[in-house]
Amino acid sequence: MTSQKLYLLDYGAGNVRSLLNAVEKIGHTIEYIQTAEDFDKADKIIFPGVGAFGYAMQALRAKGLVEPLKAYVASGRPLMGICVGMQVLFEGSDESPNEPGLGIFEGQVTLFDNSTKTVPHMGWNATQTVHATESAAAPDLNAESRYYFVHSYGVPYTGEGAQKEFVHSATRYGDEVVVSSVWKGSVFATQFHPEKSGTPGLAALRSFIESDLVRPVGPSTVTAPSDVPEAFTVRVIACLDVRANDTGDLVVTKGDQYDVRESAEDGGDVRNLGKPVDLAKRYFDEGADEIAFLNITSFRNMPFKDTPMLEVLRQASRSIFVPLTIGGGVRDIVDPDGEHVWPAVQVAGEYFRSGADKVSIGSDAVYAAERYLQRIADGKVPLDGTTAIEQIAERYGRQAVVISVDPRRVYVNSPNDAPAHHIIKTAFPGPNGEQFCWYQCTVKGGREGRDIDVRQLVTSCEALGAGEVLLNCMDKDGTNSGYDLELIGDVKRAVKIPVIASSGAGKPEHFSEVVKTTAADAVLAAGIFHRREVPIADVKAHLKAEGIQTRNA
Ligand code: 1PR
Repeated sequence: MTSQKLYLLDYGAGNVRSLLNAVEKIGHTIEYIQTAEDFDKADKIIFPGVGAFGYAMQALRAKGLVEPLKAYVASGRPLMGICVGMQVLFEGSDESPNEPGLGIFEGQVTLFDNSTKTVPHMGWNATQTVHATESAAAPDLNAESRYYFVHSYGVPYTGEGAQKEFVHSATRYGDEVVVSSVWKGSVFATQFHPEKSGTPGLAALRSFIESDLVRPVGPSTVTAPSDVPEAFTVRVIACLDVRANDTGDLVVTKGDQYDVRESAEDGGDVRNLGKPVDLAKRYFDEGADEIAFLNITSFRNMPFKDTPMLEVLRQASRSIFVPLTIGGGVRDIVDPDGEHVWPAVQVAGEYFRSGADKVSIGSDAVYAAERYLQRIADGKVPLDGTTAIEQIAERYGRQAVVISVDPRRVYVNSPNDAPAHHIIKTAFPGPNGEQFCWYQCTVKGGREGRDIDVRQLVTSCEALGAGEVLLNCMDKDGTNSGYDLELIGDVKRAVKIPVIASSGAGKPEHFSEVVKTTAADAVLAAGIFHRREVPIADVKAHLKAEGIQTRNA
């Protein structure tokens, strides 16, 4: 197949680099559409969407692209929408009630019900073709494969009325079934992210690029929503703590309860477990569902633009087609010249443009939660829009904002010993036989404890707009002794957003134990993967044997 030129509708959406990389990986090229005139030359457009429905529509309108886009579709030329790029094809969304959509498809985008499940719907799920239309060329979606979804709003799948003419596939998430792809005429759009869905995702993208997908007009029989099976999986995440070692090389390191240096007898240098991009690529090849890079020491002596993590992301995203999270140093930054100031939302923006799908915020989330709780105590409006969490969520969507929590146990004899904090009775008493504990949040990589407990932190950050919790545990980190089930269960009960269990995994049984005991949405490990003690495939095989759905890479 000769290389084709695709046109990407660029209205400032978050991570378009991944799409660019995915198209290039398939062997084609991309040119951007930025003005109304650019539509004239386009003969195949990809319309990505990241962030909020309202932001996407406002951006399209501000650039004068709404009418040209509608005219393009009316002309019968091919368009592929992705995620919010699919949602805005509908009439409107509850996310942004005052922003009408493009109205190309009949229907309204609505919020998932979080009283019965975690929201956002974040992770790998199936997409089942639901209509029986015969066509020579069809979108390449495989019912056995899993695709990466991340959204809080969706189009409820009814299989009735006008939907019969444009619904292509549907996906069950708990008690709800949503439209996961639409196809009518030459318009094909997916709720999931093909560019982040590994090999099956690239195949879906390829089918749009290399075939003439035109759905025949006419009635078709469709599957009933009740016949769309549950296929949502638990994510297995590999985490890479990155920093410069004493000779200045960027390495993946691994702490033992956050101490990343070898013992004095072994030289005391920073543990070196490999190169960040190489190791991440290995994990992608081995089936990791997601990869997190945590920059554990901020690179303070260089302008932010030169931070090596941007280059790590650029390189990693060229060959890794699963979601990438970047953490460490996501906050307002002042360059060493003292003049150039980077608000956190711009820092995040640079990471997204370099290939990240999510940013994770550690220390700054703790300070934001403290201010949030103080405003409540002072009788002020709790949300004032000033925090990094609020601003990044507003601009890029809450699913792009992870908070990384570094708690440690503080043992007490009785709940009265720390009345301001959420105390649990623990099955693992403290060094002096203490029966109770609370989890103190820390900043600066665990070096400073703050007077805020983990429950206060996660509920405050959820209210501020965080979309996910990466829950580490300083006491368990690097111990291989299993996750802190008491901590994770407690946090899971406190929030509706997804919780990633982290710290302490030592064998496959630990992964199934944490999922079954706490209902964690994702399981993360570092040391056992870096040291090749347990392959990702073994973790997945074990989860599967225990009746927990996982994705086959
Ligand atoms: O505060 O926004 O700049 O973010 C700093 C980030 O760096 C935070 O996400 C914080 O968790 C992380 N971090 C800082 N210092 C360390 C350290 O280890 N000295 N790493 C550190 C935290 C925990 C996980 C680890 C799991 C699983 N490491 O990264 O991957 O505990 O490990 P295991 O499976 O081997 O037990 P900011």
